[in-house]
Amino acid sequence: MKKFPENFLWGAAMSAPQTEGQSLNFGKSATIWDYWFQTAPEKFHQQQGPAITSDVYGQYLKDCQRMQEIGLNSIRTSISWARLLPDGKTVNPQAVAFYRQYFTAMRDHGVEPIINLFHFDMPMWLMARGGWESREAIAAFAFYAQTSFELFGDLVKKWTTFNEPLVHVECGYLYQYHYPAIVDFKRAVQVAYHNLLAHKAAVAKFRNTLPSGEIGIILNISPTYPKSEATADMLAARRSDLLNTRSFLDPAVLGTIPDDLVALLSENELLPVTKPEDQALIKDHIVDFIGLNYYQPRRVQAPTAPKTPAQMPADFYQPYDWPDKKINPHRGWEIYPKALYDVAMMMKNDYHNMPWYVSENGMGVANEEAFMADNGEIQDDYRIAFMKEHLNYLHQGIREGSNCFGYHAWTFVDCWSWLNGYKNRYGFYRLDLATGQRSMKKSGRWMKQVSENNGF
Ligand code: BGP
Repeated sequence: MKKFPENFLWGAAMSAPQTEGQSLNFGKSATIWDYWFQTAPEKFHQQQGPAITSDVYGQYLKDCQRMQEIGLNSIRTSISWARLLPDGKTVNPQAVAFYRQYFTAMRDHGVEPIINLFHFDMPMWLMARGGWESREAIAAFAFYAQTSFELFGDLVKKWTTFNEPLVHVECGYLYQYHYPAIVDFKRAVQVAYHNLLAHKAAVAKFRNTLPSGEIGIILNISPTYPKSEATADMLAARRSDLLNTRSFLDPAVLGTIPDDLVALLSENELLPVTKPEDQALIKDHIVDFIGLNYYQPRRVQAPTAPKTPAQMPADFYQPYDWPDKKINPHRGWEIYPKALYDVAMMMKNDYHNMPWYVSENGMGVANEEAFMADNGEIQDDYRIAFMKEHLNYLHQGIREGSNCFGYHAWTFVDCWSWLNGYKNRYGFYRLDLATGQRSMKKSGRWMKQVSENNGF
């Protein structure tokens, strides 16, 4: 039996925009997702927009029982900024009542809430003023963070500021998967920089408001592996690592931005506009813990025709198609569990063994009905195998001293996924889209055993 450390968090991750539903009701204002769906529904898989979710708003009480039923002792979800502060200033009392009841119900069922503030859901009123490109967004976010800490700080001890800031930066400003779907590397860097300052400003508010709580940030981690040890491939890997990993991890944990990242941006005329006072903000306000979402590694090689100045990240490094790779055919993502061991060692060796947890890891599968047994249960043995393999490597990392305190699967109940709608399912519970009913999958039963044994 592989045992995990005492009080290990076994849980699942969710987000407000992917699960709540009632996207324009009960006082919530529009986010970029509501707006984008209204204006370009054809972009969304089967035209499934942000209103078609698992309706946690209506089902949260029963859902908290379901969390307990499969042995989860923690859940990460987010608050919807546009629900709590529909115009950015005025608190929506219906949102306060909902979140207080929801977080209380989690606690009543032995589930520790870890609450995140921003999961890709920029309120439309702020987007209309420039979104994260505008410095105004930093103060607006700090106000939202402060309001949340004051309203829910008695129920929530662990907080996070952002989920995967780099994902909404690159999807919104490079690759056109999120609104405003712009392609502009320099603007992307500016947006990332403002996210970093907003994160720091929120941590600063937190220290004054909830000094006994803990705060972190959730980052997507795709460890970079070079094609070869040739200098050009190694340089490409280093650049990928700087842009995709160190850009947020270093300032969050060490209070610094890597010098070679600054040099790289500078050489390519990509440096953001800054103010002198930013330096102190970046240096201070170190997090208490880190959440790392891991799905797939990044394999890179030297770009064939590098451009200077760089117009896109591909001018620094290009994807390399590793011949040995195992793929999840539904999502097209490589499955490489050993990366979790490498990540564990990176946290131990490069980030002075800061406490961290796996804040998302999971396998999205299309048409899961094909795996339904006669009794209606989805036999998702592939998901169990996926999680076991990852947990094996995580366990090895912990045994070698990495300070990992939990594992959260993505996700609890099948949920809505941005442009992919309900194509790929990830949950421990199946969602019947037509009725909203949930039914436990085999992986849910498995998770209960893992959590009860604190290992497997
Ligand atoms: C992460 C996001 C989640 C979730 C997950 C699965 O990047 O934090 O919100 O969506 O990926 O990915 P997808 O839904 O795109 O298959």
